[in-house]
Amino acid sequence: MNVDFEALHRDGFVVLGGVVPGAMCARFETDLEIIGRAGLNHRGRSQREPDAIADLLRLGGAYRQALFSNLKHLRVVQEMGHHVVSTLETAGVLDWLGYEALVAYPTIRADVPGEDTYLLPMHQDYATPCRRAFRVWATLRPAGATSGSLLVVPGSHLRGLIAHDTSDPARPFVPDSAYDSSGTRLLELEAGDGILFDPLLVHGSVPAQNARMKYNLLVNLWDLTTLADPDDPEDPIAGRVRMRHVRDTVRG
Ligand SMILES: O=C(O)CCC(=O)C(=O)O
Repeated sequence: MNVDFEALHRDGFVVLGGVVPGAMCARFETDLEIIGRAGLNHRGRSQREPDAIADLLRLGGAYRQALFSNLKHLRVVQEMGHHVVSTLETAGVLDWLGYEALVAYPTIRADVPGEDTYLLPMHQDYATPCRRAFRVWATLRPAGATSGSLLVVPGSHLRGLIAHDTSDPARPFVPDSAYDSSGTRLLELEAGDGILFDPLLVHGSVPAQNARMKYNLLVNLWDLTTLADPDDPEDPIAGRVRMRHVRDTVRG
C-alpha cells in the first residue's frame, strides 16, 4: 500500500484501499450473524430485519450494553486491528508518525438502522486523550449515502482545536461557521477500505438510509508520551476528554 504523506498533511486524511482484507470482513459478518441469531433464539424471538443483530440490539437493556462493549473483543476484530497496524508499518506510516510509545488498538462501531442517539454530528475527535494521535476509520460494508458513511472536511485539521457547541451536551458539534464546508466530502468506499485521519479533521456520521447495520472498524494510534493531564485544568486535550465524559453521562 502506498500512502501519500503530502495529501495526508494537506487534507488531514488519506484513503487506504483494502486495509481490511475481504476474508476478515466476511468472518466479521458471519460472527455477527451467529451472535444475532443465538441471542434471538435464546429469547424466543424471530428475525424480522435483514440483520439478526439489529433485532437483538433493539431489545435494549443491559444485555445490549454488554454486547456492544464486547464486540471489540471478537478475535476477528483484534486480527483486523493487527492487520491494519502492520499494513501501516509496512507503508512507512509508523516511521512517519515517529511516536515514542505507540498505543494501537481497534474498536468497533455498530450502528442500528434508524437510531440516531449515537450518531456523531460534525466534530473533531474529543475522545482522543493524546496530543499526538491518528486514527483509522474503515468500513466493513460498502459505504455511501444509502448504506451510511462518513463526511469529512479536507484541510479542516489545519485550524487546530475548534471550539465545539455544547449547548446540547449529548451532541457536541463544530458549528458550520467554524470551517469551510464547500469541500465537504462523503466517503464512497468498498468494504475493507478506510481512511487514516488526523483527529482534528472535522468529520461526522452519515447514517444508513436502508435497513442494514453500518459496521466500522476504528484503530486508534496514540503516542502515550503525549497523554493529556486530567489534573491540569488548562490542558486543552484533557478538556476535550471531559467533554466526552459529560456526553457519555448525559447520553447514556
Ligand atoms: O462512523 C461514524 O458514524 C462516525 C465515526 C466518528 O466520527 C468517530 O468515531 O469519531
